[in-house]
Amino acid sequence: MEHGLIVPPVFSPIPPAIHPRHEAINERTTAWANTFSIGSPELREKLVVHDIGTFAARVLPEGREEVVSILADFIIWLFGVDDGLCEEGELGKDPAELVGELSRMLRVAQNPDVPMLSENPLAAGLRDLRHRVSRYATPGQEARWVDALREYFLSVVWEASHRSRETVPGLNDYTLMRLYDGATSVVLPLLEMGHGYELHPNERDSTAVRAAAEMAYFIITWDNDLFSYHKESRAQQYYLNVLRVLENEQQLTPAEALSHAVAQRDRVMCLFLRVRDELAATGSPQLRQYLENLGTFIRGAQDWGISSHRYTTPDDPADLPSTFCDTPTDDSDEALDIPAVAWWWDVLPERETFQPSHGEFRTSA
Ligand code: 3E9
Ligand code: MG
Ligand code: MG
Ligand code: MG
Ligand code: MG
Repeated sequence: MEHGLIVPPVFSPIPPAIHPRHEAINERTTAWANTFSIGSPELREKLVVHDIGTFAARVLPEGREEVVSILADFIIWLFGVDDGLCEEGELGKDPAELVGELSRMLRVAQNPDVPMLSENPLAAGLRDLRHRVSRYATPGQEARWVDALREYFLSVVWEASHRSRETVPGLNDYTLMRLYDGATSVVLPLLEMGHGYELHPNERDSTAVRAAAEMAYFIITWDNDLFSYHKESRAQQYYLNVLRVLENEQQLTPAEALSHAVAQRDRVMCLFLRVRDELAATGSPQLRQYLENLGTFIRGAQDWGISSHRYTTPDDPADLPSTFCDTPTDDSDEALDIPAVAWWWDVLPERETFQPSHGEFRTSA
């Protein structure tokens, strides 16, 4: 595939932050992956130098250290599934087999005592994660975590069906799949656990709060698609990425697809900021903490994404930015032309603008 795409500094109005214990957390995650034999020896050798513990330390910069460690170990586990089972493994080309394996895995997450997948290292790692999650989660948060794993698993099965036929979905389907296959929603229960609170379900599941969370998923995965394009397009295997989707659907060159995708994530970032600020002004202290950590999740993925060897690939360096910028390339408050998510632009009450020439208020979207 095309090489040499230069990714520009992207719009990031969220300040960087990192947990002071990031080095210890990162080292413990390497030890954890070795203890549980996460991934094949070749995959594990790569994963343990990707600074995944540092990523978790950026997502929860002021979180409880034990929970940051759970998050770090969980992310390396997720890469064991996403890289090991799905993108590089045989099951990833066989959705019918993959759905069974992931359903068994889900049973282990729900009830770590079931005598299933007894010889499976990923299942053993998941059992350990589940026991540790239980220590810091309420039963409701445990259930959310399992439900989020299910939506991640469902989306990677969808992805596997495209991989098995080497097809590329259209933008709307890709967006819907990508909201979940980036494993972003599975991180959210840990944001709450990291600060020892439980968001009231009526607040967490309100339309505007759900939309804000989905916007974070979108920004994180679009950014990942920009930063991982080099790694993904040069590997000799099937890959799905928004740049590839746009190239395919709209007959764009990689450079055109890049500026298109940047504009999309900039517009969603502008909306995220507005919705976040509006919700924070009227929400509970718990909601304010949650919104704060949606922001640190976005920013943490960016800081990690431009610096981790996973994406910079030092043996064949990617042209990634070393900084971010303060202004969006597109600040339009029009909804994106993607039906699955266009409703995000309707969650804020209509803004009133004063029209001096008419001497009266007019509402605008
Ligand atoms: C991401 O997509 C795959 C996830 C399973 C990675 C685990 C990451 C998280 C739980 C946090 C979200 C962070 C992101 C999306 C960076 P993809 O494109 O397969 O990731 P890759 O690293 O291979 O580009
Ligand atoms: Mg993937
Ligand atoms: Mg991947
Ligand atoms: Mg508990
Ligand atoms: Mg990627």
